Amino acid sequence: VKGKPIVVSTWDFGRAANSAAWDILKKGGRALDAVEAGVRVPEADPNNHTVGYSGFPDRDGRVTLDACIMDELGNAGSVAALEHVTHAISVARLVMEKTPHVMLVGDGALQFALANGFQKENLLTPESEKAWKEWLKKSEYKPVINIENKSYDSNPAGATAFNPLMLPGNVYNHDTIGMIAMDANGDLSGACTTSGMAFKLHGRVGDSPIIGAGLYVDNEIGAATSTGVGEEVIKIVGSHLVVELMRQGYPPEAACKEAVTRIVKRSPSKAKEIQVGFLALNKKGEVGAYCLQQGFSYAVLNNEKNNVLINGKSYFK
Ligand code: SD4
Repeated sequence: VKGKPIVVSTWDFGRAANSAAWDILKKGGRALDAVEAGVRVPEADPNNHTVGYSGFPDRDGRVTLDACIMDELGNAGSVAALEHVTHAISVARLVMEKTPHVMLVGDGALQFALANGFQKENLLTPESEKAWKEWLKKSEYKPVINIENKSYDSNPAGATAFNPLMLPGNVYNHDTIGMIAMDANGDLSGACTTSGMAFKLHGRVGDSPIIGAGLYVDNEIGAATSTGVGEEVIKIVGSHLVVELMRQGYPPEAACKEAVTRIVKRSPSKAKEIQVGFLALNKKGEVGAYCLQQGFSYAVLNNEKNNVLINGKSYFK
C-alpha cells in the first residue's frame, strides 16, 4: 500500500495525538500500540474538555468517560461511564486483552481498572467545574455544534444558548478523539475516547464506546470512527455502516457521505441542529471523511502528508 504506515484522527487536536502514534508507526510498531498511545495524549490534556482528564462532567458534576479499541484481529474492548481514570482507552484495551468480555461499565469498569493497577484520580478540574456551575444556572441541554473546535477567541456565531466555551479567559480547542491507523505491515486498528456530551444525564452513554457505532475495524476492508452527537450515530450503527459500504466498493469519503445522509433521512429537522462526522481509512490507505455541518477537521499523518489538517466536506453548506 502506497502511503503506509498512516494515522488519521478527528479534530485539530488529532495532530498532537497523531504525532504520538507516529513515533510507534515509523519504527514499524503495531497499529494497536500506535492508536492507544495516540489517544492518550488528548486524554491527559487539561485543556481538552471533551476527552479524559478535565472533561466536562455530566449534569450531576461527575466526569464519566467512554472509550473503545479494536485491533487487526477483530478483537474489541470497551468501557462506558468510567469515572476517576484518565486513560479510559488503556482500560478498554485491558478489557480486550485480559477478560473474556468486550465491555465493562460504571463501577465494574472502575473496579477492574483499580484491580489492574490504575490509580483513582479526580478528573474534574476547577475550570470544568466552573463551566458546569455556569451551565447549572439554566440547565439547558443543547449540544454545541463543533464544540471541539470552538474557541473563546473565535466567538462562535449562533451560540445563543449558554455555551461553556464562551467563559471569559478560556481558549478552547478540543477533541473527542477517534483515531485509525495502518501500520507498516498493513494492519489496521482504531481507538475512540471521550467524556461524551457535556452535562449529559448521569449514566448516558454515547456512540464512542459502542463497537460498530463510534468505531469499527475490519482488517480486510478498512476502519471508521465518528464524532458528534452520538445518539444519531448509534441509531444507524454508523462506523460499521461506513466499513460495510467500503466493502461494497465505496471509497472512504463516499461511504462517510452515505452514512451522514442516512442520519439526515432519519431525522431531517434534527440533523440541521447537530454535528456528526465520520472519518474512514481503507485497506489501500485512502482516507475520507464527511460531516453534517461545516467545521469538522481531521488530521492525516504519513510519509507524504505531514500531519495536515483537512476540513471534512459537509452535507449542509
Ligand atoms: C458522544 N460522540 O458522546 C460523542 C461526543 C463527541 O464530538 O464526539 N463529540 O456522543
